[in-house]
Amino acid sequence: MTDEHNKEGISRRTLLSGTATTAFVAGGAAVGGTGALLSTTSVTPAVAQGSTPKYALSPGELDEYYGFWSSGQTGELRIVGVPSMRELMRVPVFNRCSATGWGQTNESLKILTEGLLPETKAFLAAHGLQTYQNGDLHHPHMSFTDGTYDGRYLFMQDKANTRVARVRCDVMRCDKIIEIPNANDIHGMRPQKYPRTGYIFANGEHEAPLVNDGKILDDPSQYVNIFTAIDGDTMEIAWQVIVSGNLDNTDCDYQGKYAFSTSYNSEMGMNLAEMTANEMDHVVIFNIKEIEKGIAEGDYQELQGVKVIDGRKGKNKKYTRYVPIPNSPHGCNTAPDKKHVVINGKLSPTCSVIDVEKVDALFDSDADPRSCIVAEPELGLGPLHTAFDGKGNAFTTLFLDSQVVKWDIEKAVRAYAGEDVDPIISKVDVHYQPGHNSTSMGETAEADGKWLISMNKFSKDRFLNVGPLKPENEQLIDISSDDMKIVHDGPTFAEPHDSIIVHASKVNPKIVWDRDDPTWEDARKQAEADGVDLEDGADEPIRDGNKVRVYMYSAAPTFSMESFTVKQGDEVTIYVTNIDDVDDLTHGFTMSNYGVAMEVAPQATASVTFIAERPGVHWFYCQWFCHALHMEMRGRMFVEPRSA
Ligand code: CUK
Ligand code: CUA
Repeated sequence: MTDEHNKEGISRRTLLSGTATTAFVAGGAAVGGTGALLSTTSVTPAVAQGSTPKYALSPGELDEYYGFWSSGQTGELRIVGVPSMRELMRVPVFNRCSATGWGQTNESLKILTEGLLPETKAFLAAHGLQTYQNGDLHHPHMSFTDGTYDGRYLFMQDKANTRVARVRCDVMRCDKIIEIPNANDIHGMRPQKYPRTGYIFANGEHEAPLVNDGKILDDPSQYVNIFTAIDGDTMEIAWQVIVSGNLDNTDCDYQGKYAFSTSYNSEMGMNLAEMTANEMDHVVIFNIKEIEKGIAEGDYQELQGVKVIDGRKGKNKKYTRYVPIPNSPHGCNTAPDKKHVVINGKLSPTCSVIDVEKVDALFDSDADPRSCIVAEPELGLGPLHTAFDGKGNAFTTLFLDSQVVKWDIEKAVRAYAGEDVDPIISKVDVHYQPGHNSTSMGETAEADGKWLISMNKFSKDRFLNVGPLKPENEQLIDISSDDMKIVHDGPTFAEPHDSIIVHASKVNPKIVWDRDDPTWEDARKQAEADGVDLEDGADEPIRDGNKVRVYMYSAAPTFSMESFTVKQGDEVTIYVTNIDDVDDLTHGFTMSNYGVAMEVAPQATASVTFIAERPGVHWFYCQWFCHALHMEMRGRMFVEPRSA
C-alpha cells in the first residue's frame, strides 16, 4: 500500500461528514479489534492483460446472460446483455416514456393508476395528474421457484413514491403496480426464494406516524417503520409488520422460514449525528411462519385494509428478533450455500455473517441474538453489498476504498472461531466508489462464478467528459480465477443501483404478442360492445355523445383509415391493432401537435384518449420505421371547429 494510496483513501473518507467518520472509527474499533483497518493483501491490477477477453462478442453473437438493471431515479427497468454489456431494451415502469407511450396509453394508465391509494389519486388530481411522473427504482429481482430463477416475473420497487411493480418476463412489460399503504418509501425488496415466489418482501425505509394524517408531526417517538409481504401472484398485500428502527435492504433464506432486513438507523434519529450515534444497529429477522400464524389467529390491527402485526423491539418475540450489527449496516445478501446471510457494515469495515441454522434458537430458546453470527471479517472501508460465486467465495464492494474484495466465507467462520486464517483472497480497484455488485446467477442456488458487475457510483475520468453530470460506471469483472480481472467499463445513465445476471436459458420472451393477451382487455370489451373486430377496425368513427372511438389496424405501410372526422371538444379514443404477424415489425401512432404517441408491437392492440380541442387538419403518422414506405404511413384527422 503506497502513501499515495493511503492519502487517496483518506480523502475519499471525507465524503462522509466528521460525525459519521467518528462513528465509523468507533464501530471499527469496537468490532474488529485486530488493529489495522486495511488488510495487506495485494491489489490486482485494474486492467486485464494478455489474451482476448471472452466478453468480446462478434457481431451477431448472442450474450450468455440477461442482465436486469435498475435505473434508479430514471424509473425504468433496463435489459443489458452480459458479458457484452450492450443495452438491449428499456422497460418503462415508474417513468413516462415518449417512445412507447407508457404513461399515456389507456393500457399503461390502467396499470399505473389502479394500484394507487384513494388519497394519492386525489392528491395527484389536484395537480391535474392521473399518476406519478417519476420513480426511484433500485432493486430488480426475478421470481424464484425452489431457490432459483423461474423466468416468470421481475419485481421492483419505487423508493420515491412507495410502490412495488411487476414485469412479465414473457413480454417484458410491466403488468402491475401497487402502492404500499402504511409504509413510507419502499427501499430494500426481494422475492421469496423457497419454495417459490410467493412473497415479495418490501422495506419501508423512512419512519413516520403509523396513521400519517398530520395529527402527529415532530414526535419521532411515535414514528414506526413497516415491513410488507406482498403476494407475488396476485400483487395484493399479504401482511405487514411494525418494526423499530428504519429498514434498509432485505433478503431471505433458502428454507422459506426467515427474512432479514438491515437497519442503519436503529436510533430512530432525525439527523446525521443521531442516526450514526450508536455503535451497534441491527438486523431484523422476520419469522414468516409465526407471522402467518399470528395473522391467522387474529393478532393484528387492520389499517387501510391491511393486516398489521406488531413486531417492534421487545413487543412480541414470536415475530421478530433484533440482532445487533456494527454501525449502520446496508446490504443484505444470502449466499448460494443456503446457509449464510452476509450483512454489509457500511460505516463498519466488517461484514457480519448470519448462519440461518442458528436462527431457530433465537426464537425457540430466547438465545442471545448475536449467537447467530458466525463470522465478522474485517474487509476494508465502506462495505456495501456482497455477491457470490457458488464456490464458497464472497465479493464485497468497498465504497470508500473503491475496491471489490474477494473473501472465503468458510475461512471467515474459522477466523471468528479463533483460528489464525485470513479470509481475504484478493482485492481489485474499481472506478469509482462501488455500491451494489452482482454475479452471474449469484443470488440463486445456481451461482456459476463467471462474472461480476461492480456498479460504481462515480465515473469521473473513465469516459469523455460530458459535462458536470457524469454517467455511472459499471465494470465487468472476470471472477473465474482468484485474481479478479476488469474487462470492460460500461457507462449507464442515472442511476442503476442493483442488477441481476440471469442465464439466458431461464428467460424465453415471446416474439409477437398473443392476440388474447389481457393487456388490452378493456379495448377488447369496448370493441365488442361497439360491434367491431379489433383486427378489422371500423370504416368510420363510432360516436357516443361527445365520445368518439376510432378503430384502425396497421399493416405495413398503411393504417386502415386514411382519414377521419371529429368535432372540436370531442373525447377521441384511437385503437390501433398491429396485424402484422412478423418478428420485430413494430408500428407506432403519433398524432402530431396533440402530444400523442404510442408504440404498437406485432399483434398488439394499443389505445390512447385525447380531447380534440385543436380544430383543423392534423396528420397522424407511424413513428416506428417499419417499411420502405414508412414515411408514407400516415393519415389525417379533421377536427371541425365548434362554430361551424
Ligand atoms: S441501495 Cu443503492 S447502492 Cu438502494 Cu440497494 Cu446499496
Ligand atoms: Cu409503420 Cu412505420
